Amino acid sequence: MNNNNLFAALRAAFPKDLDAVAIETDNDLHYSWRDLDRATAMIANLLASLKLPEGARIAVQVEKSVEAVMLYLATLRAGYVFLPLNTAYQSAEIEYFIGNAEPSVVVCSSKNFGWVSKIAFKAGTQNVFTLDDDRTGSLLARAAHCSDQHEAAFRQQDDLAAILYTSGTTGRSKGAMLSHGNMLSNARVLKDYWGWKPGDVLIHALPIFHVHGLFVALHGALINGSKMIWMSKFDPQRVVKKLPEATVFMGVPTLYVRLLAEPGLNHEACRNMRLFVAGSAPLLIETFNDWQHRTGHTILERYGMSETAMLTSNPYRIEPGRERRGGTVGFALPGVSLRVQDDDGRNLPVGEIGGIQVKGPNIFKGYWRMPEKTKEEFTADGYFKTGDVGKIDADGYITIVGRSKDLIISGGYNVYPAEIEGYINDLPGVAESALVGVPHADFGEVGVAVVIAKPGMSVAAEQIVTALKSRLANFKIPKKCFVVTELPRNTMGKVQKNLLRDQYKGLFA
Ligand code: MLC
Ligand code: AMP
Repeated sequence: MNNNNLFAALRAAFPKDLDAVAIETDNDLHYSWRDLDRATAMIANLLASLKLPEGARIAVQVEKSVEAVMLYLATLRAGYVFLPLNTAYQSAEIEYFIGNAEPSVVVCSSKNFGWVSKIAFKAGTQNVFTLDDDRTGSLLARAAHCSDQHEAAFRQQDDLAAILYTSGTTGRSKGAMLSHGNMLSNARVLKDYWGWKPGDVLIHALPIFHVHGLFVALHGALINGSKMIWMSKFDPQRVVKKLPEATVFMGVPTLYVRLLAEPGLNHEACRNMRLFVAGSAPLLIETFNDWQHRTGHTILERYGMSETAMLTSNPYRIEPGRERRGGTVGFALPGVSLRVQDDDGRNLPVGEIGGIQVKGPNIFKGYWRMPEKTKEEFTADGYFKTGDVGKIDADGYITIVGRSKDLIISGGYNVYPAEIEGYINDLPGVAESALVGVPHADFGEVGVAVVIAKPGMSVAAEQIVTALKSRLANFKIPKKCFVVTELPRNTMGKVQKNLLRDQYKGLFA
């Protein structure tokens, strides 16, 4: 039987010359393919030496670094389940994820060791290591004593490889369980669909705790044996400087907006580029057009989710009638079956708007320890309900027109109003609140909180924001807060968020 371990497939794609540069960093370090192979073997051996149970979760909240990638690959290699956590998450958020996932190993930055280890040990985690972005920490110190030879653990396609937490529209975050087969099938499809070829060089400027940076970008380069120009943080000036050395770039729309503000972005800077990919949030048609004008390149927009990896893409190979169409997310990827249904479960004809549903080898295995929730999100015939609302036109192009889930996507990060409202409502003096997304020139969309005080009490908008900052990841903090006397309601008493969105839409546009 074949070993379907994702790491084994990525390793098999390493170039013959293992001494060639695999990753070049901002501080001019050069990691070879051999370095990746040896270091992932050492960390995998360290994990194996811990005698963890089958399916053990390795939860990781560390700054972006090549060593963090090595830890991810080593987790796959050793056959455990990787659980990446946004570095912006605060203690209450981390406490929930660790309590829910019950990881056997937690890896954090040394500056957070005190509070993270306390949470982890309380939740029963046996092993807490540190890993910093300057190649230090107890994880590497321990791994340094391990062998640099390791045979990738045998894994079946359906065995879990990662859990990505994605917030729920009601209640707490859900862990989307992705298997080796989910991710490998998607990586292979994208390699072909986006025409990856020898000599490609990727600029990697995204965070590595979400699908876009961790899977689409990283797997894309690795499965093509391609070098990465690694940026620990997105810096538009640096990206423009490095463009002539690269052929592929991937980003959320905010990255494109910020790059367009760089005077050095022009045809010349992009002379060796082959492909610009955008996704994770809607790309404005103005950004799409401005990019074409400034660089001569047409951004390829694609659409995906934590639960599904990539689902659709505009075409890479442009043919008559099959161009990259701005405002659309292209076609369902090979192997993905996509349909649009109404609320009664009827398939809708061309041009009609409804819920987007998908099926394919990339669709996740369900939500961690939430069988009921998982069941609700699938149709009887096995399609996953994305919660996105869209349509398919006569040429087959898919357009996302909205979301049935109450979700704000800000700079490519998801903010779930129900979660933020819950925190606001718990603050002293608050009777009720509503968080709505409004257009923002840089982040695409940002949250605005509208709050009413309890009778006879007063609350200050600034205090609400300050209180939230100590509890929530920074990107979830409302960019503006208003205290009002009443919220608009329909006849059923439900807050009419559309009216609030309309009222505040000009704040940051
Ligand atoms: C930072 N801030 C944000 C924010 N990022 N506010 C709203 N939305 C965001 N996304 C705020 C901080 O709170 C802070 O506010 C201020 O901006 C500066 O913080 P920073 O850390 O210096 O920001 P910066 O480095 O400029 O980050 C912006 C960014 C980053 C766009 C580079 O957000 C980013 O990397 N986004 C990409 C997210 C991503 O990879 N998504 C993929 C999800 S996968 P203050 O007030 O504290 O100063 C997915 C599936 C798919 O969706 O299809 O791909
Ligand atoms: P996440 O839960 O972070 O994986 O976010 C997934 C969501 O991002 C999807 O359900 C969509 O709502 C949104 N999304 C991803 N790509 C696009 C895109 N190209 N255009 C519009 N929305 C997108």
